[in-house]
Amino acid sequence: MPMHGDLERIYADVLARNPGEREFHQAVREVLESIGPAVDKHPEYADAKIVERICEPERQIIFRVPWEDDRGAIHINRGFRVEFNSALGPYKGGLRFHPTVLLGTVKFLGFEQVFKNALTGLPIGGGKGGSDFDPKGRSDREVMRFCQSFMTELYRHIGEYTDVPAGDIGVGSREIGYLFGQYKRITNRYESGVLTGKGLNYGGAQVRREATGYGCAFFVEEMLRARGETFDGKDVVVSGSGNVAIYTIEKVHQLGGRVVACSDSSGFVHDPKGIDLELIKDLKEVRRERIGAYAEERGGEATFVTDRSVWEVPCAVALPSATQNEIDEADAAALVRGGCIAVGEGANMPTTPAGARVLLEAGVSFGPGKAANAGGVATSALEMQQNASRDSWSFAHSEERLRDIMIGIHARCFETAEEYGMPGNYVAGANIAAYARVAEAMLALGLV
Ligand code: NDP
Ligand code: 2IT
Repeated sequence: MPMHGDLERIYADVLARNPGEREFHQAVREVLESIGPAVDKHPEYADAKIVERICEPERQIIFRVPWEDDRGAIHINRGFRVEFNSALGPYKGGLRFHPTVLLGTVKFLGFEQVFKNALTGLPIGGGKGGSDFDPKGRSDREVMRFCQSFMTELYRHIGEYTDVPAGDIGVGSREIGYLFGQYKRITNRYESGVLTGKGLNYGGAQVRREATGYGCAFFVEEMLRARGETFDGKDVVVSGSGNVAIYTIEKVHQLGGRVVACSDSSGFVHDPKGIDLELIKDLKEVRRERIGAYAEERGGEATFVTDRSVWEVPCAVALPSATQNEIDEADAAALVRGGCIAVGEGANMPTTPAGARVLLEAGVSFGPGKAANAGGVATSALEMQQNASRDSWSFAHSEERLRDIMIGIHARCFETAEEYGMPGNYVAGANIAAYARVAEAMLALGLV
C-alpha cells in the first residue's frame, strides 16, 4: 500500500536509525501505511511531530544476565526492557524468553503494544522486554536462578506506577512467580501491582491465564457475527500449543467450533474429530513435552506432521497463536483454498505483509493481533485494578468484563474502518483508532 508523503519520509528515517531491525521495520510500516487519512484529518498532530515521537521508544534498557546452570557452568544472556510510550499510563507489556530475541524483536513487540493497549480503552502505556535465554530443557532451579538474576537488574526500572511487565513466549506463571519473589526480596515491598499474570494465591487475577485465548475467540465471534456467521459447526486451526493456543481452543470449543489442528515448533498434529484439550494441557502445562507425544497418545485418531504447514489443513477459521511471521503468502493462499473466511491473530504479527494482502483481497475477515489478542493485556489491567484496591473478582465477573472489552475493541475497529471509507478493514480500523487515542494524549501532555 502506498504511504502518505510525510509518512514515507518518517519511515525512511526509522529504517536509517534502526538498521537491521527487520521486525521493527515491518511493524512500523504496517501502521504508517494505515494512518495517512488520520494524519490528514489532524494536522495539529503532525505539527507536534507525534508520529516521529511514537516511533522512538522513550527508553531502551539492555543489560547482562549472568547465571549458573545445575552443573556449575556459567552462562551470559542479554536482558531487555523497551519502555516505548507512557502517554496513556505506565508502560505495560510482557517479557519474552526465547533464543531468537534481539533488541529489534523487543522493539517490534513494544511498538505493537502501544497501539494494542490504546485499543483496550484502559489506562496503560506500552512496553516490552525479555531475553535470549532459552528455557527449553532447563530445570526448574535453572529457570529460577535465571529469573532471579534477570530481576536483580530489572527491578530498578519497574514499579506499579512506572512499568508493569507480564508474560509472553517462554514466560508463564512459573517465571512470573520467581520474578515476583526476587522483586519482593530486593525491594522489601509486597507490591502486587508491579507484575501481572501472577498465581491466584499471591495477587493474581481470575481469567488472566485464559484471557488472551478467550479474548481472541470473542473477537473472532464478533467478526463472524458481522458477516452473519457463528463458530457453530466450523472447523478451526490454531497454531502453537502454549498459553494463547490452549485457551483459544478451550473457548472455541465452548462456542461450538471444532479445533482440528495445533502445533509447536517441531510440527503439528491433525485430529479430524477435534483436539483433545485435556491431553494437550497435560502434555504442555504439566509434562512440558513436545507435540508429537499427542499423536502417540491418541493412537490412530491423530497424525503428527513435520514436513508441511499447519495452514494446509482445511478450515473455516484460522487462529495463529505461536509467533511472528508464521503465515506467509503461500500459507495465506492455502488458507483461502481451504475455505477460510476468518483469521484472528492470537500471536503478535503472525501474518507477513504479503500474507495479509492475500487474505484481505480474498475477502477473509482479518483481525490483526493488536485488536484480536488485546484481551490478555486488558485483563492484566484488570489485575492491576484489583491489586490497587486489594480486591479480587469472581471468574464469571472477570470473564464478562473481558468479553465486553473485546466487543468494544471490535466495534471501535469496525466503526473506524467504516468512518474512513474502508469497510471491513480491521487493520486500518485498529491502527487509526489506536493512533488517534495515543496522539491525542501525547498532544495534551506537551513536548515531553
Ligand atoms: P508460549 O510460550 O506459552 O507458547 C508459544 C507457542 O508457540 C509454543 O507452542 C511454541 O512452540 C510456539 N512457538 C514459539 N516460537 C516459535 C517459533 N519460532 N516457531 C514455531 N513455533 C513457535 O507463548 P504464548 O502462548 O504466551 O505466546 C504466543 C503468541 O501470543 C506470541 O506471539 C505472543 O507474543 C502472543 N501473545 C501472548 C500473550 C499472553 O498473554 N501470553 C498476549 C498477547 C499476545 P515450542 O514450545 O516448540 O517453542
Ligand atoms: O503481547 C501481549 O499483549 C502480552 N504478552 C501480554 C502483556 C501484558 O502485559 O499482559
